Amino acid sequence: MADMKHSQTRIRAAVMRGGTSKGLYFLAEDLPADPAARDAVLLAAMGSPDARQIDGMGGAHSLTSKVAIVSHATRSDADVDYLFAQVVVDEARVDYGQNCGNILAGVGPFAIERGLVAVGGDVTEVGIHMVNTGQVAVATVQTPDGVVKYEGDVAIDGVPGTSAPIPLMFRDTAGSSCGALFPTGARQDTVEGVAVTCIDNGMPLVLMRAADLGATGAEPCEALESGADFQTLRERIEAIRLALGPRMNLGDVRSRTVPKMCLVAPPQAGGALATRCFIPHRCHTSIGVLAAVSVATAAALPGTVCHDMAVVPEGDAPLLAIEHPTGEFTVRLALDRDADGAPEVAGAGLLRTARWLFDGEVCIPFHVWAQGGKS
Ligand code: NQM
Repeated sequence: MADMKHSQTRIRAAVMRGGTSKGLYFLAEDLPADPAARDAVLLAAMGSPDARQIDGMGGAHSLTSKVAIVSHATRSDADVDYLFAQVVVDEARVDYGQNCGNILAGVGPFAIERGLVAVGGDVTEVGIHMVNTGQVAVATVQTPDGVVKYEGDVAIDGVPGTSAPIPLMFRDTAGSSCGALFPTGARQDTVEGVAVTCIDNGMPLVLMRAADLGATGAEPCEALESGADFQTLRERIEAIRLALGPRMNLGDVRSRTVPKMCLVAPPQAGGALATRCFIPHRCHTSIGVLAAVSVATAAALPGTVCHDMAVVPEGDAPLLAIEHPTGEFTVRLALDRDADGAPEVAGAGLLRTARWLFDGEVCIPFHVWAQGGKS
């Protein structure tokens, strides 16, 4: 038995890059069952609250302060449950009110490596129940010779080098958190004098034309996030966000990580649309997965603030390259037609990559979770 006074609780964990994010991946059974104790453990594991997360594993940015909690599926149409936790960097708060499609990219490999899902052949399909929002995504993981393959030749913008592809397929993500694809009931509203589209096709987003806020949509992230020139823009965006929270069925969003706020502009590099996303206060160095799906959906549907400026290829399975600060993110939409022949988005597919970076135990001070016998 360890010396309780001088030890820490060791919890099995992996560090993975999922798409353009990075985080800790846990089996649910290795974490406390009590939600308050679990949150205390996750805060201690990441080193929050602290802007530098110096006393934990977090990377001092919301994109690197993420957690996947994985367990056997609780529904028959999935293989595993995936609960996403956003560990707030500089507040003692863990947010479960959003999903994350980047961290999702690591869940298939993690579930296979930890033995929750058996290898199915050269590729293994993993049905992932996204517990935060209640839909199932399907990830296809390369598993030649019975093991997960991480190396490959697929590049995604925002990540150096290349890796094995992990295609992700989404269906039925409309209204995932807000209850409706267009939660205000309109494809366009005016808030604080600015035309907006509120949309949720997997991620609650508010789209605004960059030009309406004095921007071009080509600005570097740092300028938008902290440049003095954009102070007024940031204040206006936050005022719009707070006003729209209740109208998007998200309630008071002062201390929530949704909705995300997205500036849109005509494409500037041959893609479908240019974007700059606030998540919701830091500027995303690229774009979230479900955020990209929601943007692509808005681009494809008439009446939104970005439909007329977007370049959407013809056909029922268009590929939309959503431009962002470090390149582009391609989404393939599956379009249906309603009774009047108007387009509807039935699903989306995209490519991510992931990499297992570290396997081991994260150490939690005993005063946080003094679980006897686990030292
Ligand atoms: O939209 C960042 C990310 C995300 C979320 C955020 C994501 C998604 O890039 O599905 O992936 O919006 O906080 O990891």
